[in-house]
Amino acid sequence: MHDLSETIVAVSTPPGRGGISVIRTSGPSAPAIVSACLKGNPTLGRKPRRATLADFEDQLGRPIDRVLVTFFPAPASYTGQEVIEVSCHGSVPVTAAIIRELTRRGMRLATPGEFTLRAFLNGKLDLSQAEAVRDLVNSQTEYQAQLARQQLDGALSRIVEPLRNELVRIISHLETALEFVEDDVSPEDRQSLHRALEGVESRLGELESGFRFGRLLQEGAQVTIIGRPNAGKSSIFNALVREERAIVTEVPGTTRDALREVIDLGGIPAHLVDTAGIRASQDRLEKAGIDKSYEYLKRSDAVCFVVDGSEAFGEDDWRIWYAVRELPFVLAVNKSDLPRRAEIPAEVRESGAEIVAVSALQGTNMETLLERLARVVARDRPGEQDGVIVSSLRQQGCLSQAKTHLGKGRKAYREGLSEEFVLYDLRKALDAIGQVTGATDVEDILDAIFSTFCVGK
Ligand SMILES: Nc1nc2c(ncn2[C@@H]2O[C@H](COP(=O)(O)OP(=O)(O)OP(=O)(O)O)[C@@H](O)[C@H]2O)c(=O)[nH]1
Ligand SMILES: [Mg+2]
Repeated sequence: MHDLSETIVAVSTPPGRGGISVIRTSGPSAPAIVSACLKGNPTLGRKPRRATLADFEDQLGRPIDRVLVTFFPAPASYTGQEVIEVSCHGSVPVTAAIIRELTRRGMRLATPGEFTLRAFLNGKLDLSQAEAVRDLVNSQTEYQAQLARQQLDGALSRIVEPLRNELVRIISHLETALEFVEDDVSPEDRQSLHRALEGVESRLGELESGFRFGRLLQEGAQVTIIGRPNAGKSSIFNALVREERAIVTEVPGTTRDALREVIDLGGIPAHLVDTAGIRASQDRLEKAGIDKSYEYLKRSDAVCFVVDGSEAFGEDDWRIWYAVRELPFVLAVNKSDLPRRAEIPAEVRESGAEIVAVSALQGTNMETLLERLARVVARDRPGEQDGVIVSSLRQQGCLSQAKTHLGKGRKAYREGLSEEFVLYDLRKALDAIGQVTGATDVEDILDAIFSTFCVGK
């Protein structure tokens, strides 16, 4: 069990130089210890939630830094405990000296996520909200941040809680039937209970199916640029990453090693990969590069298939087409500034693929290409109706377990098995749903979650 009586401390801002650093402390002795370090030992309780200017001193009374101290009394604080934030100058030796002084007087260094863990233990946040704090801190795109904020606001909890309540209602109904045998469930009741179970199950399924997209959002997508030599892959890559990152020459077979850069693709962090042009080659080095291109292709969430619009759609293009046609891809017909020679074959045109004419050289239509790629990557984006996207593997695991147990219970119920059997599965389902928000016993999963936080949060 976590010991809430210890007072913890950590630097909450990133390490290194900066205008200011914030040192956060939480626990019953926070006010006394911090006050003891300040010149004149001011009573901090007098001005809650207001910044007070003070001199932070070491044990011999020598000044370490002039700081701003803010006291958040329990229970109206982030952790629900006495919290004090000390803002000092953002210097490594200054923060180190302050931390040393506070730990010398009895505070303990916080472990990753320990402040948020305390907030959870004090009922300030539920588990899905605690995970949202971590996701917000880790977010790389504005869209990720926006979704994390919604989850922090309780969006997922608001969807999951009614499902849980519904299941509790069904379970207690069946329990009553079990206890009072003469109160047998009427056929109408049976039907409506069965329907209610189906409803919960399908809602769980919807939430779970948004997970593929949620995972992409969290971990990023891989988008591979593929095409024959000289089609202009590296030129397109450079235009999309807005940097002369890859070497571009008129020599076919320029790119050998695959290059990767991260871009923001409609809010999803995407690893864009430039690859070696694919053609039949005898060159050992070039062949190794081509093998790599195929490797990347296999692992792609979306593909940008580049053809040279100023040349005929040839044998190499066909070869690549057979490799990508089953994958989600966008066809970029490059060099639109030159006279068009490539007749895109009917088979390709009619495959339903998105086709965009671009000129990497002149930067024509690059925004459209970006937008089409974003659309392909986000094809599984769940409807916006509830705006909730399950993005953590843990949450998805809970939902999927709940759904499995629920399915079993429903089947047993439909087959007319005794309530005891049905209840066994339903209680398991309830337990699994509860773990999304931490409404059930969760002690064992806490460490797993909070260890993925950064220190100071
Ligand atoms: N006119 C014109 N030339 C282009 C365009 N895009 C690329 N090129 C030229 O085409 C040649 C090949 O471009 P790259 O970007 O190196 O082509 P690649 O597909 O990466 O080629 P490999 O790495 O050899 O597979 C270079 O001379 C580019 O300047 C375009 O939109 N219009
Ligand atoms: Mg290249």
